[in-house]
Amino acid sequence: MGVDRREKRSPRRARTLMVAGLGVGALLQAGLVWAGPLVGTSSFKWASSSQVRALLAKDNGTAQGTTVSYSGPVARVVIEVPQPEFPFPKFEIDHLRNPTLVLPAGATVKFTFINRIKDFSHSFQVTKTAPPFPMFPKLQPVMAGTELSPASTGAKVAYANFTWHPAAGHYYYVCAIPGHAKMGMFGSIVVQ
Ligand SMILES: [Cu+2]
Repeated sequence: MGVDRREKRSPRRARTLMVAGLGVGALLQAGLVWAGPLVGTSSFKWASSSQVRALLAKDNGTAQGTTVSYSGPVARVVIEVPQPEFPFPKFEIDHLRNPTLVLPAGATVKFTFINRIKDFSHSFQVTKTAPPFPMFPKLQPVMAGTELSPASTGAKVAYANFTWHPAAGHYYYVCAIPGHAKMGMFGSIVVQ
């Protein structure tokens, strides 16, 4: 209920951003219909900017080059969609843009996904489907990630937590919003 109210608060700005970005509230809707139901959606919470800083500090990876590596039984991976998102939206983890994540097989992976963008949604899906991604990617997610995040609004930032117990393999994390993965909003995950 609260989310619905917030999303309705500045429809004109939301529309402007959609048109400026991909051109396409309608495309967005069409893409979600086309892609079919994804594997479940996490429930979103709201954080103040100081709470967001505390969430970001929980990441226990080590960034080096274009890779963030995790070790130990619990990997805490904190992903944000930072501002500005133009010209291309992106994920950021440990201050790296769309890094490759290296995770130990058998670990418990605790993801936190933070969407800092006002009036625009993103998503975080984990899939074995490899790039290149089309405008409307069919991802077949291997875990419950997020579908549409609520857009952040005012001083409050939307975030969600979800957990993964990965088997060894090569995966990708991808934004399922039409056009975003095509523009590069994805990264690799190596579980070994
Ligand atoms: Cu996106």
